[in-house]
Amino acid sequence: MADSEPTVFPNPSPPLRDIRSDELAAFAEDGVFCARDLIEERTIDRMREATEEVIRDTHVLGNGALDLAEKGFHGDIFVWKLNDAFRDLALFSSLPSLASQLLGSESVNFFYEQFFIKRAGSPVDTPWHQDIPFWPVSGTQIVSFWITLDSVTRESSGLEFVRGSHRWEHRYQAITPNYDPYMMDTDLPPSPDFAKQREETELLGWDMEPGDALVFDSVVCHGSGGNSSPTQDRRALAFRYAGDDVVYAPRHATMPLLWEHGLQPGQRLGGSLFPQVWPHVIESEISRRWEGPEPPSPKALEEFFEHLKASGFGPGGNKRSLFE
Ligand SMILES: O=C(O)CCC(=O)C(=O)O
Repeated sequence: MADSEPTVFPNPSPPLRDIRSDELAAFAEDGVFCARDLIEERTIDRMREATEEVIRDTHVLGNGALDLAEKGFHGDIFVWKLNDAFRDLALFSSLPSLASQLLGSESVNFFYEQFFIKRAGSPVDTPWHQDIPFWPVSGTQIVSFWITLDSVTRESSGLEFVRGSHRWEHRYQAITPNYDPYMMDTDLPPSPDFAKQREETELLGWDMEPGDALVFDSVVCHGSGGNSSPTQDRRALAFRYAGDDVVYAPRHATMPLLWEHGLQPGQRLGGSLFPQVWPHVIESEISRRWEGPEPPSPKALEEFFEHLKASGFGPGGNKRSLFE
C-alpha cells in the first residue's frame, strides 16, 4: 500500500510587528491596550467579506440564538469550524505568535472566536461584563484580540474598559447583548454600569482604525453603548487564545460547547475543539477541520435549543439555523 502524502498546512503569517515592551506592561498593569497596525490589510479585507457571508448563509448560533437582526445586531461563535477565512485567521495567522508573546506560555491553544456586528444606528449595547464568567474554563492565561473591520469611536460603539479591573477579586454576572438568560449566572451579582460612573471610574477607550486591535485580559470589565453613527457599521471580531494554565471547568450558565471535545474537568484545553496553535499546530487536532467544514453536533445543538426554549428564548430571525 502506498504511503499517504503528509498533510501540508499553511505556514503561519509572520506578525507585522511584535508586541512592544510598553504594550506588555499595559497588558499587565491595565488589563488592556490598543495595538495599532497589528493586522494586515488583506486579512481585514478577507474577514469583511467572510463576515458578511457568514451573516447571510453560514451560522452556528447566528441568525437565531445570538442575533438581534431586527435591531441591527449580529453575532456568532465558533465560526472557524465552518468558514475557512475564520479558520485561517484562528490557526495560521500571526495571532498565535502574538498570543504567545502576551501570555508567556510555552504552548498556546486557540480557544474560540466570536463576532459582534452593530450596523449603523443599532441601539444594541454591550452590557458591562467580564469575560471569564461566560466560559466553561478556568485559568489566568487567556487573551482576546478584538479586531475592528471598520473605523470605530465611542459613538459608534467602541469598547471601554475599567482600567486595572482584571486584578479585582469579584466576578459579575455575564450578560450578552441579547440578555440571553441561558448565560446569566444568577449566583453572581450584575455588573455596575461603569459608563454612568465616569467621575469615579478610570475608563480606557480608543478611536480605532481597521488593522488596530484591542488586546485584553479575560477578567477586565468592559462594555459599550449602541452604535449611534447614522452611516458607519461597527463590525468586530474577537479571537481568543489560552495558555498552559487554562483548563476545562464546566459550570452552569456558560457558553454552550456544541462540538464533542472529549475533555474531562480539570484537563488542559486541547483536541479538535481547542487545538494547539503555538509553537505549532498538531496535525491530529486539526486534520478533520482541514478536510472541510465541521458542523456542530446535532445532539448538542438540540439540547441547547431546548434549553433556550425552556427559558423563553427560541431561535428567531428570518431563517432557521442550518443545523436545526
Ligand atoms: O464587541 C462587543 O460589543 C463585545 C465584545 C466583547 O465583549 C468581547 O469580545 O469580550
